Amino acid sequence: MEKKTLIVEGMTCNHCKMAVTKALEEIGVEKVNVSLEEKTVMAEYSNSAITADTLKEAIEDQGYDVKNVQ
Ligand code: 9UX
Repeated sequence: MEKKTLIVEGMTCNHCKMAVTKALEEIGVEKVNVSLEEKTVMAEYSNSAITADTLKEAIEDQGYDVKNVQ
């Protein structure tokens, strides 16, 4: 299982949290944890087609700004 944590700006409410979670699940991410307080999105996945860039793109498509992926 691959695990990445992204710093995401602009997530303020529970709907934001759901939108990001759903977008990542749709690209095959198995576990998502969003912290509005920490501005972080944690993604765990085993699909090798998923990269830092595909994660970033899926979140940015929802209108949020991805600052860092590690
Ligand atoms: Mo409501 Mo969360 O516009 O951005 S979905 S605050």
